[in-house]
Amino acid sequence: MHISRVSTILTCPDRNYLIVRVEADTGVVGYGDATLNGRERPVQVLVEEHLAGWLEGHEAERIEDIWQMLFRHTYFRGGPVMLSALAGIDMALWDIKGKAHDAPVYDLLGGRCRDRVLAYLHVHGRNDEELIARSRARMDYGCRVLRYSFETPDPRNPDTVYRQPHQDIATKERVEVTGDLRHAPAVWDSEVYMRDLIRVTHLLRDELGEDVGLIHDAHERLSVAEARQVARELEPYHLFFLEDPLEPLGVGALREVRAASATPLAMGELYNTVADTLPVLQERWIDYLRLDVTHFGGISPARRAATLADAYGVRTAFHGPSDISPLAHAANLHLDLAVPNFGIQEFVEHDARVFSVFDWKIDMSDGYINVPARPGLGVDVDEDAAARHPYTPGYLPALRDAMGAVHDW
Ligand code: KDG
Ligand code: MG
Repeated sequence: MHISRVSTILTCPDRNYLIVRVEADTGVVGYGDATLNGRERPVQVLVEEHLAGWLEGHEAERIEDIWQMLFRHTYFRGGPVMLSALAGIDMALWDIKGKAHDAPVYDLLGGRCRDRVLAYLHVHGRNDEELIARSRARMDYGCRVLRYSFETPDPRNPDTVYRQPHQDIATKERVEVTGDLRHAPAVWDSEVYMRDLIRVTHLLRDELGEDVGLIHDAHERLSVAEARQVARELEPYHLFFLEDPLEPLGVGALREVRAASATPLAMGELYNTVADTLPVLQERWIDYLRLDVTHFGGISPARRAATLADAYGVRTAFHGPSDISPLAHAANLHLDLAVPNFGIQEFVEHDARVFSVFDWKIDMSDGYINVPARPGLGVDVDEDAAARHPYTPGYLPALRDAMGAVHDW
């Protein structure tokens, strides 16, 4: 079975998704996710105008060989654009292999280590009452672990509200991803946010009790001193984990956050290669590795990194926002079933319109996801429906502090 054609589909049923389509000479078609939020077109051009030419004629089942060829022969390697392109190709090849052998991808990865997948959902509140009510609704639905975010009015100026913009990206609750963001207004104050984070966490524990796991994503916004303080002050509330206290390049400083507190730490959604994960694993600075299968080159390298993490006692918590497509979520779930050191799966529901393009239905009960035994990744793509939803250019959010300086969002 040889690769006969590689192409892409860029579609926007609700938000933009870049799908890589690989066709084999036997007629089997595989799909993979290559969506890089805000930079979908550069990935598309890379796949279509460069990588496709390397692939046509290759044996479709030699997935690792193809991955190595594309990663290493391009010589100037790495980066999110290249690794997203590679991910789309890698996932599509696993999908083809599964379909050709009538086997789910998790079976090709060695088979299931577990029967179902513990997942956490997001909960966002514009005020305390809403946050608590929505958390309770999630718990009534069976959720065992919640990732919470909130909005904080500036105590000195109630007209200014500090929001955590990654929440808008994840849920599209209040999205402002288009327009000119170069001169975004000042909307961030870490001190006010930190104070409210401790208050809100206390409130949630008080109202929801000890039986629900709590996760908070600081989204790389804190300084080292702030991260140390937050991790320590959150200790009494026994978080499931605190995510991304620091930006990834400042990784050495995680040592200090680790030393300051027993709050479990998670990191990794901005990593692109196995080598990126080495310091945090070797030094045991994190408890959960949050790779994004779509920005990390796909299932093959994510599997390799999970194996490495296992050797250091670190569990997986693969990134699962709604800005990657159901194909990527399916890839996550196949890995979740197959890796021994699975920890938890982030799961952000897609808008219903997304399922007009991706034929996928999630089966969640009692806080766990049941993965259907469908061949390949188990997600079909309706290409005609995709064509009816053309690409809509958009930007990621921007954040500035009170002095007008750019701040990590
Ligand atoms: O595109 C950016 C999002 O994927 C990111 O902000 C979501 O941090 C995120 C998370 O943990 O889901
Ligand atoms: Mg995150």
